[in-house]
Parts: sequence; C-alpha cells; structure tokens
Amino acid sequence: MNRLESNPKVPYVVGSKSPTAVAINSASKAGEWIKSRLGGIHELNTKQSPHDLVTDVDKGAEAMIRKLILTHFPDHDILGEEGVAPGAAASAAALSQAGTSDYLWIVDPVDGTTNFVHGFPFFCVSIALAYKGEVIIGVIYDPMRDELFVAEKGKGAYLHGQRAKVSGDGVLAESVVAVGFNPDRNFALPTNLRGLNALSGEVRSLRAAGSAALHLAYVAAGRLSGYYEVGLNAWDVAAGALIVAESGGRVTDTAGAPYNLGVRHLVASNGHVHQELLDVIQKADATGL
Ligand code: 2AM
Ligand code: CA
Repeated sequence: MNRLESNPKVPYVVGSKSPTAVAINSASKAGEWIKSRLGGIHELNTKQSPHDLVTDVDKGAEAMIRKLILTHFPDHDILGEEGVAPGAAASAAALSQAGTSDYLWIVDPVDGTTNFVHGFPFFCVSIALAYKGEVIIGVIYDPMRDELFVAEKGKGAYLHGQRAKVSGDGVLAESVVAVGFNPDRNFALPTNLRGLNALSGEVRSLRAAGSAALHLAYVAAGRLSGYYEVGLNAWDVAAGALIVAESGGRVTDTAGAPYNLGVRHLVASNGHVHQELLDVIQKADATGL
C-alpha cells in the first residue's frame, strides 16, 4: 500500500528530484510564462508608492513556483516577494519568522518588475535555497535571452553548462560597475545617489539596468566588475550572491562584512576591485549603515 492509499490526506510527494533540478525547472517554467505575458499585463497595482509596481504576472509566477517547489518538498518553507508587505521592517520580520524547516526557499518571481511593465527586456526569475540560514543553491533565469545561471555551494557557478567566471579587471578605472535605484525614495535613493555620484568619477562606466539579481548574474559572468546598491531585500540578492561567490567573486555588505541573508546594503564584485569599491562608498557616506 502506498502513502496515498493509506492516508488520503497526506499529499503525494514526488521523490528523487534534486533541489537544484527543481529550482531550475521552476525558474525556467515561470520564466517562459512571464515572457509570454510581456505586453499583456491584466492588473497593474502599486505597493507602497507609485514607483513600487506589482502585476498579476508577479503573483501568478510566484504561485506557480510555490506549487512546483511544494510538489517535491512539501515540508520546506518558502519566502516569496509577493507574500511580504513592502518595507525593511516587514522584510526582516518575514526572514526571521520564515518557518520551522531548516530549508528555506527564497523566491523573486520577477526581479525587474518595472522593466517588465515597461517592456525593457531586463528581468529574471530568482530562486535560492538556504539550509540553516546559508544559501546552498542559486538559480537565476533570464527568459528574454534564455540565460540560466546556476550555482551550488562549493561546486561552482554555471551559465548553460559553462563555468561562470568573474572578470579580471584589477582597478575601478577599468571596470564597468552597476548601481540601482529601488523604489525606497526616502532612505535608499539619497544614499544610492551619493554612491553613484562618487563612483561615476572612478569607474570606466556605470550601468543601472533595474534588476539586482541580473546585475549579480552579470558580475558572476564577468560582464560587470561590480555592483552596489543599498535598500535591497533578501529575495533580490540570495541567489545572485551565491552565483557571484561561486564564480570567484566577493559579496559583502557596504562595510565589507560577509554576505548573509539579512544584508540589504550590498557590494558585489570580481574580488579585485572590492576594496576600492568599499572605500569609495565609505568616503561618500553611501553605505546606508
Ligand atoms: P523587483 O523588480 O523584484 O521589485 C532595482 O534597483 C532593484 O530593486 C530590483 O531588483 C527591484 O526588484 C528591487 N526592488 C523593487 N522594489 C523594492 C523595494 N520595495 N525594496 C527593495 N528593493 C526593491
Ligand atoms: Ca526583486
């Protein structure tokens, strides 16, 4: 007699699939669906401010990913962007009260929602799995370019099966660095602008493309040598932070402390330019700390 026959209330659990395979499957399936909905949003709402957008596509993609994860791992906890109220306090509370399992999935169904809404093709699905508070799997999928970034702790990071590797740029003057402007206009914006101002004179060029997770994936792939932004949430960063680290890069808070799930003010780099980045941000009073 199998589990279903013995107790109809116990859900059937599909076994024998690795969490990495489930993360990849969920991200690519959700990504394909998101792409199919580009230009076809039914519901556009704002969260805390007119700059903080959410669509029926964000909600639908998160529901799809939750369902897929729970099919394989019904006992695991899931922290998803759309299940948490806006703001730093709600985000910190959600992280600390995420559940009782040692396994926590951290899901951003559409990272770069503003881009998605405006048809700017730079957004992704970001899925991480943490074990006892440490990220062990990170998957980022960009459906517009069909690029899948995958990392497992201690096993490297891969872009479609090829090992991802950070850039070799040794100084900021030869680096392209990304910055960001999340919707928090009170605290984050003035700080990020101070950082941008200071960095602009030091780097080869700045970019601000509107997806924290994809910026991190690009640092991992050597397309950017650094990324800085204050005021991020765990789901923007968790998968990308592991992918950067496993590509040979470095991820810290803006004071240089090692990354953990609670870090909201972030510096990621190829490692070589990290200290220089931290110094510029510190000098500009742009750490947010
Ligand atoms: P999102 O598209 O998933 O909302 C842009 O600088 C980055 O900020 C994006 O990764 C974006 O993620 C993120 N972001 C958007 N709203 C945010 C918020 N309220 N707090 C922190 N980060 C946010
Ligand atoms: Ca996000």
